[in-house]
Amino acid sequence: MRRTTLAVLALSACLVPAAVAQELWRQNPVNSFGGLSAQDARNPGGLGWFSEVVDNFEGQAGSSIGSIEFWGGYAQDARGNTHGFMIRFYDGADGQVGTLLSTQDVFTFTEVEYYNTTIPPIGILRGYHYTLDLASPVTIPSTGQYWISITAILDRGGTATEPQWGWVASSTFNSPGCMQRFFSPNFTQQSQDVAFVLHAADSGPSCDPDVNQDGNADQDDFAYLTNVIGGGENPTGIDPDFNQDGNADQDDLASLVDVLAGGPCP
Ligand SMILES: [Ca+2]
Ligand SMILES: [Ca+2]
Ligand SMILES: [Ca+2]
Repeated sequence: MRRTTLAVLALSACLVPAAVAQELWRQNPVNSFGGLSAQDARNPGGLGWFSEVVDNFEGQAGSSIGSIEFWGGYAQDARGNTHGFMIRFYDGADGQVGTLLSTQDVFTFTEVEYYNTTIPPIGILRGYHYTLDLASPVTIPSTGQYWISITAILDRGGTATEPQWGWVASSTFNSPGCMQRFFSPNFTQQSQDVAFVLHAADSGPSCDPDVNQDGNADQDDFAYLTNVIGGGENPTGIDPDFNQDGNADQDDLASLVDVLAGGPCP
């Protein structure tokens, strides 16, 4: 037990976040019904991949992106029939769009209205919040700048009557601005960013090391669980069997220490 206690004390200078659904990057949206066009029209006789938008983020070596959120819309009152999204990651040395690291087409996604506004000649214009899981998580090879590209797979041109899809702007700005190519192979720098969230890939079961429920995962939680396992009060009502092996004992304290130190949940 002595070694365990020392390990926890060593943590006191750096509070670690709870080991649950880790968010790797966030750029929140403005309230809008559309944005920069990013669309691949694969219908026969259609326009093809005529527009793309990329925006940068700071990637951490070894982190793995498993799911994303983003915001967009159609700038008309009827929802478009989007088939899916092409999600790409590029490396980003020198502020330029570099080598393609990953491209995947994802056809399972959620599209939920988060905003609308009425513009009388057009109708009700709606913005949508999207979520999707990547088919294969993307691992960041080294710490540095990367670009994410999100393109709606949506018919356009030929006999299609579908609208354009646009990626909603971000309410924050992380330099450099996003870039767009539109009927051109060349990206053009924009003076805004676009809205997206990167989530880490699931790394096994989840758990909440904040057993005393004070918002921090730290040595106070170790003290709390120690007391509960010793027969003390349990005002937060947590299950003291932290490692879920059927017994509440010192193995649970060891398991909690591992998680507080950034290890995986038991
Ligand atoms: Ca940016
Ligand atoms: Ca706590
Ligand atoms: Ca246990």
